[in-house]
Amino acid sequence: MGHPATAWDQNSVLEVVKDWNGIDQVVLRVPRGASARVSLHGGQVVSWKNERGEELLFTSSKAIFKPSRAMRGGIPICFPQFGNCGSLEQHGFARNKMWSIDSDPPPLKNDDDKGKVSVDLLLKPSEDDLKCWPHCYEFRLRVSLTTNGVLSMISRVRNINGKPFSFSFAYHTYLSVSDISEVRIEGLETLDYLDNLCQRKRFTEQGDAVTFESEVDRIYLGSPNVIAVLDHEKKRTFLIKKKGLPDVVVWNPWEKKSKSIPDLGDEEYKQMLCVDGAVVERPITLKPGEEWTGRLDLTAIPSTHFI
Ligand code: TA6
Repeated sequence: MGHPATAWDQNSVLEVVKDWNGIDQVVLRVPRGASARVSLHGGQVVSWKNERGEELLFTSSKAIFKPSRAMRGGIPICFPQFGNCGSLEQHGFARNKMWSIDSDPPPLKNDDDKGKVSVDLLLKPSEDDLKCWPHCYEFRLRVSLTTNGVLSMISRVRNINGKPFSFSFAYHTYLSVSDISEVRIEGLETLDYLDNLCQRKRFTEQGDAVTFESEVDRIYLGSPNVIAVLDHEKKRTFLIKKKGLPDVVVWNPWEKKSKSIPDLGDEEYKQMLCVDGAVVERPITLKPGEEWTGRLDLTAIPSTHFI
């Protein structure tokens, strides 16, 4: 293996492979069959499969796999800016940068490596990057897969600058669903949200679950740390557990917007749903030496568990 990543037992596999652009991807596999794949381009999880080998993340059939652009699908990292509210490119630059494997990550509090295989990635600004965002930071990302196929992402952003800086953030998670009109999100009811389709005007969720019959682009504020995405047809539930991520972004472009997105098939909105653990409403401000941590754990379970 020869890589500073951790595999708790000899049956877990961690392997570094090249994608067709020659970019390193780290493959994590656990004995029961679940797997995940992380590209060093953008630190983006590009695949997460359950023990039956079924892909749980959506990737567009028209996705562009060219470095400098995040591929449409998987889990791009939005940092240091979510969306287009700021001077930087949409969703910031981290998803378009080359990350490296972190050979000596500082220990992570409350995260033992028992029962999982993990890889640590690192992003630091280049001289060029400092011209567009003049802040010295270290962004460490640990991606882990447990024996039960739970996918965890732990981001640590440290300010190694001389002065404070602020940022917003999201795990832009493209979930693969059977039919968007059969999907519901539980855990966001009664919450306020900012509607990106109405200049971020503030509304309150009236429904007992979020369901889909048209374009949705919302930022739910102050959400609980566990929400559930129920895919009725696939009898599958995605449990999303988060820490340090108060907001949840929910996005489905629906028909009309899909036609305007070049790297998304016209009908593919039916098989995707973005549910992002995020920090948007109140950006994080780090003083010199301070560090922020944002954790997301994704579990895919047969819905029978809930009946
Ligand atoms: O997450 C919601 C959102 O900000 C939408 O407004 C939409 O633009 C989406 O992200 C996709 O952004 P991207 O830059 O990946 O096309």
